[in-house]
Amino acid sequence: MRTDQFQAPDYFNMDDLLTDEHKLIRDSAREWIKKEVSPIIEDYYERAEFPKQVIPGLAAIGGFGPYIPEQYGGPGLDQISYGLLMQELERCDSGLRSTSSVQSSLVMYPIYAYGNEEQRMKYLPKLATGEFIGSFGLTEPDHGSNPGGMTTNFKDMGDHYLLNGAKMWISNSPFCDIAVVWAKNEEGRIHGLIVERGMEGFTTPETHGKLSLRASATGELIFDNVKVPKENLLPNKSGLGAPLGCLDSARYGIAWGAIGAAMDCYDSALRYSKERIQFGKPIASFQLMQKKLAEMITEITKAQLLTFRLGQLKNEGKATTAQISMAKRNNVAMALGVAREARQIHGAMGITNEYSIMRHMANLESVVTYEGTHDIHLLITGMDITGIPAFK
Ligand code: TGC
Ligand code: FAD
Repeated sequence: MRTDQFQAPDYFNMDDLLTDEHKLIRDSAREWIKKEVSPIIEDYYERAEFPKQVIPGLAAIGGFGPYIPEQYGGPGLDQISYGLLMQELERCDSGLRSTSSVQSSLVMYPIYAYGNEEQRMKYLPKLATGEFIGSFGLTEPDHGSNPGGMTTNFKDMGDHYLLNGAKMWISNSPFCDIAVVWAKNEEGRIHGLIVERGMEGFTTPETHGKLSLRASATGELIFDNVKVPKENLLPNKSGLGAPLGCLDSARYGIAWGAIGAAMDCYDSALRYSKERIQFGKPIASFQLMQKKLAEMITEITKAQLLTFRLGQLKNEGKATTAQISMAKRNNVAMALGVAREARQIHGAMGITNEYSIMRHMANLESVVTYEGTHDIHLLITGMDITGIPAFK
């Protein structure tokens, strides 16, 4: 079994900006990952299976709803702690971070922010402990970047709603206990509904053949005349802004997470380059290797600074959608670039599962697409600075 030798790069003394609580949360997560997840992750990745046995540990480190208040079972942490947790999880595997992101930002957040008190008390404590696993249904087969075009719909039948339609590419769907589903009412207004496993007509087939994010389960959510109780409609927000508001929180987590993946690739490349001898010297002694490593740490450091500032803004309730988009886009592209360079530094060894590089690189191909593609985020920045939307 491979030992996880990860040592976090901190070129600009970012640790000095963290509180003791931040460091405790991050270090506990790092220790748990090294002990419990790193030894099994490659195996689960190859099997294309989510390691469900990590769910209680993930809950214990605060990985489910980090910023959800304690009265609803969450740890009530700040946004920097949430970010640091995402960084540590994705340092191990993007699929691990995905499971946490979906549960926290896409299931617990809408129930907390748009739900009523009964819904909060019914679902949040069980989601915080991992007793319930949730999924988030926005994307449809014909509506990915353009979720406003969705066709999933519900009708008011008097004592219940009747839900029909299908969602695709849904993380955690194959084993979720509940799904927060976005659907249009008879007037075409988008609402969130909580659909529970076991409701007649609700199925969740798994999507196979993924060559990326293999340690995360992905599937469909199919609704064939599903009777949804009226009390399962999220009452406090409707319209496309409701699901997009959840995405702000998840995209923020991804901005931190991508740094974790990049840190792991850089750390591995630095160690390998000092140990690997060619032409009688460590390859780290060649200028071309130093250029790669120096550029990698520069890009990681820039992303760390951008993201820490975003965390401060988020804590103050001032982070905008466009700022979050910029960080998500920049950091995922940065991590992909770092992973590709790290792969080259490892030579042929870099294509094997002896190292985490190829796994990170393949995972990041999903991360650059989900939660808004690289180009959609560019257009969000473009719209913000010009005032002109260029999506349509
Ligand atoms: P547009 O007309 O711009 O906006 C419609 C309404 O929404 C408001 N709004 C937001 N509100 C809150 N937060 C945000 N981030 C918001 N962005 C927009 C907006 O103000 C407007 O409100 P109102 O009151 O005027 O009606 O909408 P559009 O149809 O032109 O689309 C804009 C666009 C393309 C940016 C948006 O559709 C978009 O972001 N598309 C990308 C879709 C996406 O990111 N899907 C992600 C699915 S979930 C997922 O991938 C999970 S992966 C999980 C994992 O495993 O980690
Ligand atoms: P499309 O929207 O068809 O885009 C295809 C290409 O066209 C992209 O390059 C895009 O940038 C480009 N494009 C589209 N519109 C424009 C435009 N206006 N201008 C310029 N270029 C444009 N969704 C959920 O709801 N819940 C989940 O839990 C979830 N988990 C996921 C897990 C994985 C592993 C993956 C891969 C996806 C997941 N998704 C989930 C779906 C994800 O959000 C969508 O894949 C993403 O939003 C892009 O949609 P699409 O794949 O349909 O691509």
